[in-house]
Amino acid sequence: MSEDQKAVLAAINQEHGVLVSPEGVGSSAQGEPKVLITMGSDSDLPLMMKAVDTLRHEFGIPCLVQINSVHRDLRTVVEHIDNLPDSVQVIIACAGGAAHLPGNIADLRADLPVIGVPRDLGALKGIDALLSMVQMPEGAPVAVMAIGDAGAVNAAIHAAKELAIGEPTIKQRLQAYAEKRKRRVATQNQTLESKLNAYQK
Ligand code: RP5
Repeated sequence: MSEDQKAVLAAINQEHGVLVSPEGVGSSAQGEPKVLITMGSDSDLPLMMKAVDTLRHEFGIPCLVQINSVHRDLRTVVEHIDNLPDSVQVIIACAGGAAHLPGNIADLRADLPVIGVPRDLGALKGIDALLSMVQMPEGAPVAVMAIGDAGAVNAAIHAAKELAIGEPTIKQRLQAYAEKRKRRVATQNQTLESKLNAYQK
C-alpha cells in the first residue's frame, strides 16, 4: 500500500463510514471516497448494495457507506454530515417510509448534490418515501430516483455523471456502460426469431 493510500485510510474513521472501492471493503479498499452512500437503517443495505456495486464495479468510484437515522438519532446525523471528508462530492441517501433523510441532508449540505432513493417498504410500498423526497419545498433540492432497485442503480449512474464533469476517466466508463446496454438490445434481436417461433401454436 502506498504512503498516500495509508494517509487516506488513516484519515477515515467510524465517524465517516466504511470505505468501499473496486478492491474491497474497509482496510482492503483503495482510493479517496468521492460519494457518500447513506441510508436510514441497515435493513436498506440489500437495496443500496446495488448503488455501491454499480459505483465501484461499473465506474471504479470509491465511496463511503454509512447508516444515518433522522428518526432515531438526528444529532449524530448532523455531526456525520457536517464532517464528511473533503473528497466527497455527491451524496446518495436512501430511506423508506416518511423519508426525511435526503431532504435533511440537502439542508445540511447546501454545497453538495443530494440524490434520493425511495425504498419500496411497508403499507404504501415506497410511494410515501417517493413523495416525501420529491416534494421538497423550494431551496433544498433532492434529485429523486425511481422507487427500489432501478432507483438505486440510477442513483449511482447519476452520481457518476456528476463526477464525470471533472473526470474524463469516469466519462469513458459511462460511455462503456452505455455501449454494454446497447449490445444487450442487439443480442435480444439476434434471438428474437426463435422466441417468436416459440409462441407459434
Ligand atoms: C427508515 O426506516 C429506514 O431508511 C428504513 O427504510 C425504514 C425501516 O427501518 P428499520 O425498522 O428496518 O430499521 O428510516
